[in-house]
Amino acid sequence: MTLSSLVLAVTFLVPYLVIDGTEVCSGGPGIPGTPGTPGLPGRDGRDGVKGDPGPPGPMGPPGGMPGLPGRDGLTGAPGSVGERGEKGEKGDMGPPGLPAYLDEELQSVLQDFRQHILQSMGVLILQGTMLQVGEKVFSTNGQSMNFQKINETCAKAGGSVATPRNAEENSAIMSLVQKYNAYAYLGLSEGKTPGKFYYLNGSAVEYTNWYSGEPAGKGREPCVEMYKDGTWNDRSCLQYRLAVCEF
Ligand code: MAN
Ligand code: CA
Repeated sequence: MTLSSLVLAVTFLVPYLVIDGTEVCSGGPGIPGTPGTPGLPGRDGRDGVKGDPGPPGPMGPPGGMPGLPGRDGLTGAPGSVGERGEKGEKGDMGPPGLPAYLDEELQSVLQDFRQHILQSMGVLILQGTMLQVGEKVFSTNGQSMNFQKINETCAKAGGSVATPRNAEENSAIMSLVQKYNAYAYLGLSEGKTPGKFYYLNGSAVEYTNWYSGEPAGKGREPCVEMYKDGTWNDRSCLQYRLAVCEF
């Protein structure tokens, strides 16, 4: 290559810079330098939102103070039924109803009752185990027993020991004594005074039908028996006598 061609080539390919009046030959861009050292830490950020509570801590050492009492437990099962209370006051009057005589259903029920009662009474009267005297009815089971047993037997049946209050009632009891061929005890008892007799409710006798000379037990015969003729004799209460009750 000639000098002229080299000048030419440099003229066109290589620019030149003028720094401080001196011609300097400038090159291509250099390789980037190594990164600088990290800058200073930035300022603190703003506070974050409050976090969740942490897990419970471990149990403390023994010997600490007892804790506060716990909450009440669940409600227990109901107790047993209490005793019956006292009877309450009488309630108000109910609504007005039909008069009984206009109540056809009630009248029919009453007719049925009446029919059945009359049928049953008819059977007992026919059998001779029941005798009607006025409002009173006498009846026997045909058995003989001591006075106390008769008393209990009559009470159990809802009645009491037969007690004649007049001649008609006395005759009715007498007919049972004759039919069963057994003396009967009557509902009478001697009081503290010998020879003085009382009804079982405590009131003094009003009607009597003593056998001649009776009562003669002088306090040793506190019960009264009826003979077959209907007369009375004071007698020990421990004999076996016909059980006749009244209702
Ligand atoms: C006789 C009479 C009665 C008496 C009885 C007792 O019948 O004296 O008065 O009650 O004996 O067994
Ligand atoms: Ca006697």
